[in-house]
Amino acid sequence: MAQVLADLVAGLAAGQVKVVDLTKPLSPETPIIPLGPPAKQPPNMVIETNNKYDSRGPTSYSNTLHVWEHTGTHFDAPIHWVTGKDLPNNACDTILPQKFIGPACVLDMTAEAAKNPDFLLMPEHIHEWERRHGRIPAGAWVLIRTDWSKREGAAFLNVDANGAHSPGQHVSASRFLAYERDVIGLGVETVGTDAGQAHRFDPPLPNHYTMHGAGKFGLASLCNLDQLPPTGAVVIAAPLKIVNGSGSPARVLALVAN
Ligand code: 23J
Ligand code: MN
Repeated sequence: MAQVLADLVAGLAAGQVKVVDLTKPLSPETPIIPLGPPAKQPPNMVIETNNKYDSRGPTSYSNTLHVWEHTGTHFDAPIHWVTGKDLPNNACDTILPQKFIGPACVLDMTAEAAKNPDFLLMPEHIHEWERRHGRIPAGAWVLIRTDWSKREGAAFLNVDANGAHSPGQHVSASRFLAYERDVIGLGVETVGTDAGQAHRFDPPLPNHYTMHGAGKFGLASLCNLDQLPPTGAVVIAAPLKIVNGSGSPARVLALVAN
């Protein structure tokens, strides 16, 4: 059984297994989701240089990070939402580590999101994907490709007088994935795992409400989903082990067979 790991290492060395980085750069320029009242708007990330080969420490360089847990490419734990607050193993430090690695099902909603920035994933889109690629297995990451990560500047948050306009999931799709498919979580290319207009939905932020209430995870601000096959990739997404943490910036990787 040690053979599977030997095969993996050999595959990586030979280029038969490719590592795709699903992570965006993390910096003070990283956009923060506009929360709107009554929620307190979180600050941009601050990178404070502690010392840089100078009088503060001549032989080394290091920074102090000031960062909101939900900044940039990040992991949402069930404790993030009120519906998941009393679940067991619901925080960054208590989630079982085996849950940080799982197979990916990639749903390509690029055309739909290009036509309509307020596009919502419906159960019908999932059924159509399953007719072509097979049933989404329990424990899978479902990644929604929209190419939203290719938007630059203000077009990423896409805010107008009515708020943000970016794609997400209808509550029925979130319920289907959580309860009919028992996925490990849902990942997206947008700033958060709900649609830009989802504060107006019933319940508000229905994907957060549903997924985290069911003990499922979220991944936001992913990129390079266009480099993944519909099935067969393996996602590695581990948050920092923040005690009682609601989420964390993460380096999210995918392994893809060449
Ligand atoms: C905090 C409060 C509300 C929301 C969020 C964070 C996110 O979308 C997130 O990044 O999890 S809606
Ligand atoms: Mn989050």
